[in-house]
Amino acid sequence: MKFIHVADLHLGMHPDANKPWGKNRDQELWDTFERLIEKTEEEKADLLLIAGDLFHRQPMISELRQVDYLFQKLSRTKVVLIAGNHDPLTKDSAYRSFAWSDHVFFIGSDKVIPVKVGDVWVYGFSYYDSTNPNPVYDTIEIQDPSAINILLGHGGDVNHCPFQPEELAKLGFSYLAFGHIHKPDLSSTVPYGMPGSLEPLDITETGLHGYIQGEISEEGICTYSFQAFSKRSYFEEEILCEPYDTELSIRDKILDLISMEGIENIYKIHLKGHRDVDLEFDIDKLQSLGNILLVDETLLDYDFEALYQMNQDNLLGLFIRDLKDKEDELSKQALYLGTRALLTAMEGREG
Ligand SMILES: [Mn+2]
Repeated sequence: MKFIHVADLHLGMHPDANKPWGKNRDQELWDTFERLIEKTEEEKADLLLIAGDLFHRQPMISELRQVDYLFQKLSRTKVVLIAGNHDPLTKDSAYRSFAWSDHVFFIGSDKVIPVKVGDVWVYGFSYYDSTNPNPVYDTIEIQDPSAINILLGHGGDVNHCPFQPEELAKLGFSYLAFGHIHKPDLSSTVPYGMPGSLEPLDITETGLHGYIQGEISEEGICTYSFQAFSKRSYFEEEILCEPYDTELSIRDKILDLISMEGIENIYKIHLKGHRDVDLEFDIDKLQSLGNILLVDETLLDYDFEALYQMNQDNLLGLFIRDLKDKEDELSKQALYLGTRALLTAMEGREG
């Protein structure tokens, strides 16, 4: 029995909406979902498991119809889904009355129940609220241990159905298909998988994003692996600036970095190190080289010894004397920023 396990698609969210590369980021979440359906069909999976937070907020009926339309493209795959803490079955939720296609199994129960999907039992429940601190998965009893049993769940932190994969493994499921935490987490000791968000949704979600592909043998043994699938990835990187660097050499360092990792990806780049006292970066221009958020953390390359010698009789000299030999980051920052402020003030007075 082959399956594809995905979670946390967060359709309806618009990541990076105010960034130049973010204009169509909401549409890209849908595009990747559609591509996943095509992939599922191509892989001839028996089961597509969607472990919650398909939507970022309450879905509209039109959006559910759109999702069901895509599910109809699956010629042999059955779909099982639950609502997570972002799209719970609130009183007015469109999930409550929606009529899914016959091969789609939405588990809308507020308690964990088994649902027969082909030859397989899938256990699961839907959130009815944005939090649920109860450890609801700990006490499940499998009704038919001779069949293939899968647990489709959502949560894992203290406010969302806390659990330990090693404990859940004792319940006897062939596979524990979870969602909620956006970073992929596949256990190598128990049959547990958290695919993470299908597309990364903000700069904290660096690393690869995708789905879990697996197979369960007739004996109930599960093998599975992570498949990278997202359209874009986030990278948080550092570029070291040397006193001899110029705006053009920094431009080239940025271009080297993003061409190596892929220009379609999104970067937060910290400029570190020291820059020449006359060099001011044109941040907008450098950011426009790609999908880049640039954070200038460089310090000016002052010659503190020479400055001190020239200013022993004034405030700048006293200031440098007090700080120049200190090694902690805060003192160094204070030394650079204070020196710049004092030099600017002194230039103003002379002018
Ligand atoms: Mn969640």
